[in-house]
Amino acid sequence: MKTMVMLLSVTALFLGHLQAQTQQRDVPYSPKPWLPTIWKSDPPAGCPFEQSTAIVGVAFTRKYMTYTDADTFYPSWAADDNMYCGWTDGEIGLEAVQSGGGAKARAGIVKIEGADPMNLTVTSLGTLGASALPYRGRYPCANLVHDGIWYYGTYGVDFDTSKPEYAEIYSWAICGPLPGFAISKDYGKTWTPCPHDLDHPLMPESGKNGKQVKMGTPHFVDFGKNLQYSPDGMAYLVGDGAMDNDPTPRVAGNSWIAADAVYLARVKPSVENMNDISQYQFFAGFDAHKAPIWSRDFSQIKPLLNWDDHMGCTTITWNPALKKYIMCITDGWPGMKDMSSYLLESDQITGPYKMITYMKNFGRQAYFLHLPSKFLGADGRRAWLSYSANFNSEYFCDRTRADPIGSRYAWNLQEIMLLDKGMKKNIEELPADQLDPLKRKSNIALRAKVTASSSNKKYRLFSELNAYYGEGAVDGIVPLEETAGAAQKDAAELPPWLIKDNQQPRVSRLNEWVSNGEKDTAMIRLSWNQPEKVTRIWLFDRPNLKDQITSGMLVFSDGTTIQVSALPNDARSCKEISFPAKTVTWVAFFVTGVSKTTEDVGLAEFAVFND
Ligand SMILES: [Ca+2]
Ligand SMILES: [Ca+2]
Ligand SMILES: [Ca+2]
Repeated sequence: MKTMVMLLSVTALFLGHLQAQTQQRDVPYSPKPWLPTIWKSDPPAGCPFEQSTAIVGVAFTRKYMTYTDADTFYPSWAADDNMYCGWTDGEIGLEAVQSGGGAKARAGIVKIEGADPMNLTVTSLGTLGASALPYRGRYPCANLVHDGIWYYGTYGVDFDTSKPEYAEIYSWAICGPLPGFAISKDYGKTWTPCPHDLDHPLMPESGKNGKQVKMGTPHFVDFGKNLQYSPDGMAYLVGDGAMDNDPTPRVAGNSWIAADAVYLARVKPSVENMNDISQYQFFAGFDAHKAPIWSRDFSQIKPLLNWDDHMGCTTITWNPALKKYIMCITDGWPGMKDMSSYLLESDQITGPYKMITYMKNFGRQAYFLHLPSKFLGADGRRAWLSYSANFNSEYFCDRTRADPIGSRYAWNLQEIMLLDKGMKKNIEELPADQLDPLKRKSNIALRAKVTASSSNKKYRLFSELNAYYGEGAVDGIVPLEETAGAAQKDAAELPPWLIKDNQQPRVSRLNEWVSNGEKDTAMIRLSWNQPEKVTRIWLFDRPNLKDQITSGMLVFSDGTTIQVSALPNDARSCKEISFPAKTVTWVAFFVTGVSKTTEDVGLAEFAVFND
């Protein structure tokens, strides 16, 4: 008995000691905008493209949005001002479609309304079936809506089954041809199926029996609304594929995402022409006066560009303000791992092309890059990079592997700046880390996986994946009404160009985690793939005054807990909880008490610092 008393008092002493070192206080918070960051260009050895002096790099503003749980979005801007495209291998809401089903392959069609990339309406228009045989997959690619007619192209893909282990290393290792176009005259309500199949395709080539295609995964050059800026009224297709006499043949070296060369074709768009190979012209090199040769004979096709073992899925957008063609290429071999993407620019569609930036491990597994013409800024220096990312299970739903933050298996839109020398210098003179503590690298919640007990659909991304339900709590943004004006208040800290740059409000309903009608049952947990040092936590209540957390509890993966008192209701201050450094793999916050008026409890932000 005596021993037990001793033990109890020692325990009490120990707990008291810990309690003394854990501190809670309200800390006022004043939001500051994201500082743009330049993605360092890192081209591999042997890069054949000289650096552009007109566009010297790409910066990311950290404005981004993601839509759906699917990929393969190549929107075409139609005369009715909406964008239309295919989609596949995933879900839009609860509607699913897969393009890998052999004879049963299907792909989706979608309408995209709105001019603000942060607030678009994406509506499925159903799915189209077309046999992938003799390939296993048939996927959307070349997509154009012109004069109210929708041309919907697909391509075949297959796995390389010559060795069993290839399936784990190379995703869809073999690229097949473009069979042709399904055509709709009523914006996708009814369709005339493609008159050709993958055994008798429009583009006279094959990925079977060791043969390799050249016009692989072709995409229409984006000339603006209804082909507004096409130089000759023609629709141009850019494809990627094999080069003759490849000095370095590779398994999956000519796939949906990897290639050695880029090719061009063009056609006057019409219902009669689009599925008729005799109406096409193919880029066939340059004549003695360096003028491009266009041949009606497919066998005369020549690479527009080649970079052995470093090309892949390609798109081109005309940027009318800069008078530049911007080409996006993904160097995506072997197909299951990190992928690199680069942007090139040229005054002419036939080149010469110069390097803007080579973004190593962008995504880290990003593909299907494109700059939708509808979202080009008036000065041509702002654009939105459209892409999908992180399909492989190593990356899927793992926020810690997304780079830039926000990249996921979805239709991703990230705002970028196409930098001139002055813009680049301005950004290089900014502080190395973010000004806002929530946005700094030391807030490791920005790169945490997040699990929430529930999520109100009105306040979350267009996603049914619960890995993203709590994302509003770890996005570095507390949605206070005056956030946009904060830049002006902090003028002393920010250069004038950036204040001017940040006048648009950046906050939205998506910047909170909001539970689905929960009160003292709500929970949110952040986890990491490796042990992390943590020293401080900031908890922000929802900014509205009706919903408030009046008590809660932090639980750490090392078994320790901390009781948390009421959070400041208006989120203009946060509750800071500081403690002796712990090393943990996860931390959870349980709501244990709420105000009487609370309906949907939640957090505006859950920051976890390692400094
Ligand atoms: Ca090669
Ligand atoms: Ca937030
Ligand atoms: Ca509140």
